[in-house]
Amino acid sequence: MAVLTFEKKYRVRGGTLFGGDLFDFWVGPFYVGFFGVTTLFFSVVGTALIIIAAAQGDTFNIWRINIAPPDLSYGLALAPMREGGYWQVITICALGAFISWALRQMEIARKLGMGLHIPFAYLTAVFAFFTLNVIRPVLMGAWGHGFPYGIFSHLDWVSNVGYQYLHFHYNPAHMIAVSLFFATTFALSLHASLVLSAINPKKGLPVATAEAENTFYRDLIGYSIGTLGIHRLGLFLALSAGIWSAICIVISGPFWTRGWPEWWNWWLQIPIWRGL
Ligand code: UQ1
Repeated sequence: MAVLTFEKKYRVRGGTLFGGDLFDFWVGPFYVGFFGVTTLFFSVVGTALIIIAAAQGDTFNIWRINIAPPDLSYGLALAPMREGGYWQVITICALGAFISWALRQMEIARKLGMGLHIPFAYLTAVFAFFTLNVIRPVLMGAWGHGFPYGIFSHLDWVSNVGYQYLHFHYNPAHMIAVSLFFATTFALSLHASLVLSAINPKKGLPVATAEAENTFYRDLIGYSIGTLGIHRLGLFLALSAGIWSAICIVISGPFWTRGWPEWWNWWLQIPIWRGL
């Protein structure tokens, strides 16, 4: 049942990528679709496996539960359940759920005649996970290079992998990724504060328009990127942050095996400052 009057107009058949009309219906406010069913399936199986694997571990302390990938000696083979097999099947379920979710976003966007910006933005985050736990382990030759599923344990993994390369902040792709994360929050804070200031005028005054928003930045810095442009910039910065994050970890090991500070030796040797 449509909740709001205009929903009738949008609750139409079609736009599905798989299964035709089979799951083309809503349950309450939620669109189901074939990929809604597969999302639910992978999420329930994956969550159940996390609980089962945790029950066979050392603790139920939420902070200390740890579901580790197989030992490096298993290489890229399947491991017994208690020796990393749970991690492997949980990883498959996670990717099954993430990709199903993106495909459900695509079906809904197609139904509404919208662009596919939301699924592609979401898939960028999925790509970062895929890079950490599939692409890099495959390039390194062992699932044991993936990160463990646990709150404290994944933090330990990040720290240990960082120290393996001596000082991870010298990784040039990591530098770019971090800068992009900061730039993303900066752009969002500029945008959100500008919009909220425009729609919160002094008592009695009408709300300010996009003209005022443009004028504010033209007065301040001689340039306004525009109301559409700021959203393009925001999406570009955010997706770039995720993509450079994936790059910075996938080059650590497969491309560069020594400390990251050492990578900069060529830079310290260029003629401008070499002799100083
Ligand atoms: C901007 O120019 C603009 O267009 C009017 C917005 O849209 C509402 C914004 O949110 C922001 C933040 C700006 C200013 C941004 C730059 C990069 C000059």
